[in-house]
Amino acid sequence: MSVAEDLAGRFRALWDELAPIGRDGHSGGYLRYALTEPELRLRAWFREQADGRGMPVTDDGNGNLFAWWGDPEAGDAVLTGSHFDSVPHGGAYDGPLGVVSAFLAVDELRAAGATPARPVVVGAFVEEEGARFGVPCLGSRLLAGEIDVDRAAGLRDSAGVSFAEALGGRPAGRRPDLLGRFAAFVELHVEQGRALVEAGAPVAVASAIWPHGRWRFDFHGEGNHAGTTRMADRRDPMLTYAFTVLAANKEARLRGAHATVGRVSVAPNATNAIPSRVTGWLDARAAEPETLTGLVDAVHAKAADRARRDGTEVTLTEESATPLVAFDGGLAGRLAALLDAPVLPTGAGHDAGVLAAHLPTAMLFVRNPTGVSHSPAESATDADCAAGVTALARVLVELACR
Ligand code: HGY
Ligand code: MN
Ligand code: MN
Ligand code: MN
Repeated sequence: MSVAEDLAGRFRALWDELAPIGRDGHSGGYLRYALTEPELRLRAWFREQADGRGMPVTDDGNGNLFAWWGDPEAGDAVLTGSHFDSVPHGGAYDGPLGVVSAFLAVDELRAAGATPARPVVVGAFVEEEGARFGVPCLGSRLLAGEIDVDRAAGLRDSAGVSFAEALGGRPAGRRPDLLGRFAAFVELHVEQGRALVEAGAPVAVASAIWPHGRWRFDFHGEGNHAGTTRMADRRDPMLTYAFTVLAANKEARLRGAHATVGRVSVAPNATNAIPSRVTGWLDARAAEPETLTGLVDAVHAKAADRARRDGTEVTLTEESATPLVAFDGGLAGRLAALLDAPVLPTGAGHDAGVLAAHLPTAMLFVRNPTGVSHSPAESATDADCAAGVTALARVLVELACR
């Protein structure tokens, strides 16, 4: 058995421990919402893995976990890791691949007899997807002080449970004492696209994350009986909503941007009742900030214009926004040369995108044959995942052992 096959086998063994946790039997997708039972089981798995490696685990008071190879009080540490939580019926790899690969990379360094000059830390960030509490990268934003702690504490899930209640207390918020102990962060992540398939390479280094954000559109009209209300007398917010979805799609295509309305809520949500309210969430992303702003403004203007025609009202609320993230160019170039890997931008947000504003940060992408993500169809081969671990181990040697 080759070294690569042995590593792929060790990856598969760990991977099979996680695979059943939070998997939906019908869709095959994952329901691993932050701090719910499946994700708590993954966090317990994290602690077992750390314990098994003699790595003390600390929690930053925001729900983020850190396993330390080295002195948890020391500075200049190299952090690697990702998140466990998923979107509804998400794929297996988005998040967990970065955590599993981090532990295996530590194993690779130890097997090679490496003795890091500074701590190597494996991290797992809470609520990266924002699928439970609505704000993506909630844990890393709290750690970095990028979100108001009271707002974060009060965010509620669909059952009305607040983040503070789920966490078991008010989040600690900004932790400069901890963040200041990290010299660099490297997040390994499954690619959410097919650039590596087209490049014929197993691993890439990230250059940038597109600016992106989430906006909530609330459409208000007049609820009424579906059977007795003439069409001419209606003030139907579903009509304005539908038009806005079409406008978002058209305006994004015109700009080479990405616009998605993947979530909607209707009141009273009855087949035989004209809605009184329709809420739709717009996820918009573009390569340049001004394109993104132009897209959202255009969609808002079209929605307001249509609302006037429909006799409805529309309000727009920005729920989260992430500026363009240009990863540390020197670090990205150094890692791309080290790994002989291509350098790629991405439209996907990551905790690395938040921390990049606070410390030298890099991302590694692992090839995804389908290119599909946020879906059960997300995939990666064991061989490519092993290549990702080997790449991450080489990066950790470069950053922590020199
Ligand atoms: O939505 C994103 O881009 C990330 O997967 N949270
Ligand atoms: Mn994701
Ligand atoms: Mn992710
Ligand atoms: Mn009736």
